Amino acid sequence: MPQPTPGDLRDLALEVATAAAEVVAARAGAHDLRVEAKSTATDPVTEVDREVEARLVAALLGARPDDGVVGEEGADRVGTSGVRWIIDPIDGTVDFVYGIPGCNVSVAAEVDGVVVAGVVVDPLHRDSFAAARGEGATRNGVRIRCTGVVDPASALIGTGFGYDPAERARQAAALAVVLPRVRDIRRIGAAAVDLCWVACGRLDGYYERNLKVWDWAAGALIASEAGAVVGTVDGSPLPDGLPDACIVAAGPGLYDGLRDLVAEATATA
Ligand code: LIP
Repeated sequence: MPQPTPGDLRDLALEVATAAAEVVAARAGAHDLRVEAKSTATDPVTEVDREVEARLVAALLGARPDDGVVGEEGADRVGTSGVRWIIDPIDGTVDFVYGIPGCNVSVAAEVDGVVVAGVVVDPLHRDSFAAARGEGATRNGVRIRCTGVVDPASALIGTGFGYDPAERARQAAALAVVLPRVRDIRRIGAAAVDLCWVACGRLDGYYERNLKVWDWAAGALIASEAGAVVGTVDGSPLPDGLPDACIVAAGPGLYDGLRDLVAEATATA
């Protein structure tokens, strides 16, 4: 079977994520959601997170039975095709529980360890972001580009905070250093959408520590295909749940300045 193109994988991801996002939109903020706690009392998972993950896995493997899958809610299958799907059924679950726009379905395809396709569907904002490696990025089918801001002092920056109170205290200390030296901060509550907003110019930059691969895989490709630079404060590879690793994403003119500011802020925190 010929290897699928990045475009083929993007189009399949868009089809299955769009269908799954309808379930997310229909249940967002519902009063009868069954909310359980995961890593801490404030780290939620609902029956809808699990239902949507099962739907995504069934649809992806239905179309491509030999692929691998890894998902936030436990999906973990080794494939034989060289393609692995990285899925977050509901990124921004706190936003989902409260019915706040930004909760999204994030699906990425990796071929031989390299992410080549990514889709983020944010139904409450009516946004579908998509990218294939080497083919650029789109929002609702229209090409997008990151901003050209250079100076951190005039940059609008997104960030986020974990579920562990001790980690939140460290993130708050870092924010106290960053905030006076940027235009302003936005906290959307979903890493995949933060990265997509850098891609479409709604943010000039973004940084966050302690993310898992399913939080950033699709959004990082979308941001880089929109011209942004995506990396880590210490230059190490993008993290897969490595503690203290911090993702940074920004336009090429801003990236170094933001990375250095975040490095200084997180070093002392
Ligand atoms: C969320 C991330 C967000 C972060 C939250 C949480 P989840 O992922 O998208 O950026 O600040 O703490 O990790 O848990 O909703 O999939």
